[in-house]
Amino acid sequence: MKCGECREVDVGTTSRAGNLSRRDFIKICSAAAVYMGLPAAMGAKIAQAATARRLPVIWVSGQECTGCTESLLRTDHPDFAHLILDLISLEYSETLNAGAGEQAEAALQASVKAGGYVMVAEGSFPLKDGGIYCKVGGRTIVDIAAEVASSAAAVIGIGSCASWGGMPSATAVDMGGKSPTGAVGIAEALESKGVKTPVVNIPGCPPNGYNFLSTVLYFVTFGKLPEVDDKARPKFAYGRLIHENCERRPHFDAGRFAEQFGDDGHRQGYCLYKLGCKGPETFNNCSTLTYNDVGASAWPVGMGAPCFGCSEADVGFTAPLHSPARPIYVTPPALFTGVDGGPKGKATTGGALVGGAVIGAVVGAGIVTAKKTGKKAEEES
Ligand code: FSX
Ligand code: SF4
Ligand code: F3S
Repeated sequence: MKCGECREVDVGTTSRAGNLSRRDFIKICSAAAVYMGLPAAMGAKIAQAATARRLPVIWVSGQECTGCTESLLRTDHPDFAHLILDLISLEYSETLNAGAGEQAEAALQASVKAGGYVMVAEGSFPLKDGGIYCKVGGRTIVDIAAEVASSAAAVIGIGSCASWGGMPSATAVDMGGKSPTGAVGIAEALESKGVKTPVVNIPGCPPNGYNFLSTVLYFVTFGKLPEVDDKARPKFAYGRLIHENCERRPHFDAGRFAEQFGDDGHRQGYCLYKLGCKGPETFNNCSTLTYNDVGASAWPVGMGAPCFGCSEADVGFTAPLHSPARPIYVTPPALFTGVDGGPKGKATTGGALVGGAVIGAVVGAGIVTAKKTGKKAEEES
């Protein structure tokens, strides 16, 4: 935990976390700018804003597995791991607090009183039976979240649980098809308490750390949340279906499907649609951003597992695992590289569809460029 005096940061030659040079910090911010669809030149502005004043953050945890925090802490890209230590002043986090008990709760109250912070909500929030299924320090987490959020500049819901209820909101057959605790996302929980602080959601179970960090950087730089869709998700990350940029898409278009796990098609990397892949109804950037910077295949479909729609409400934890996806729309890829022995494709259908696919390809390319920019920067330094 940090006290108030730690909020001001010296923009010197090294960042506050100690091991990250200012030059590297700007490179990371430039990569994030590209990733968010901003000019790379914005990187310097983002870095300046982020280092001028660390953003105070109060992290409120509800019903969760803590995978969201854990995955952020264990990101394999060291610069981004440093970035989260550099970027924010973590005032309170049940997972990371050094103190405990009354000491921690007193720190929380002091931070709320100081104001000027962003609340991060992790996990779901139970509304059933007055919220008794999740309490901290004798108070329901819903009451705590409402109090903290009412003085926050903005709320970031990290993970599917905080976005729409996630796994704890899964319905139970022996409970009449209802969530046992009435688990909902942070926006619905705050609405139930009449709190109107703006909320942005970063769904995923867990979400990609880059989506969270880029949202934080955007807020720090511009003082507002990024443009969101009708589910309060940043459009830069959740604007396209996974299916639109999937590496197995050429197989889908060519009608080549894995029929069973381990069959020839599965071994050859064919499309996983028949195994229940929910990529055609899940909005996320897993297929272009991938995970942990360990290679292009580090995401569910890349490793041969159908996407189960972990980030999409009414798909993950709701639709049966191996039931066929309900495609929302199908846009042909504008251009795609042929897979071994397969055709090289080019979209020939209507202009609107092609336009959509081209935009998707550009967004995907932007993300890849951002990652490569960061990688190249590492190699050069
Ligand atoms: Fe939920 Fe996060 Fe899934 Fe777990 O805390 S989004 S269960 S990865 O960890 O809230
Ligand atoms: Fe990829 Fe799944 Fe779409 Fe097949 S159905 S192309 S595996 S996202
Ligand atoms: Fe989740 Fe599907 Fe991405 S399962 S991690 S949304 S590929």
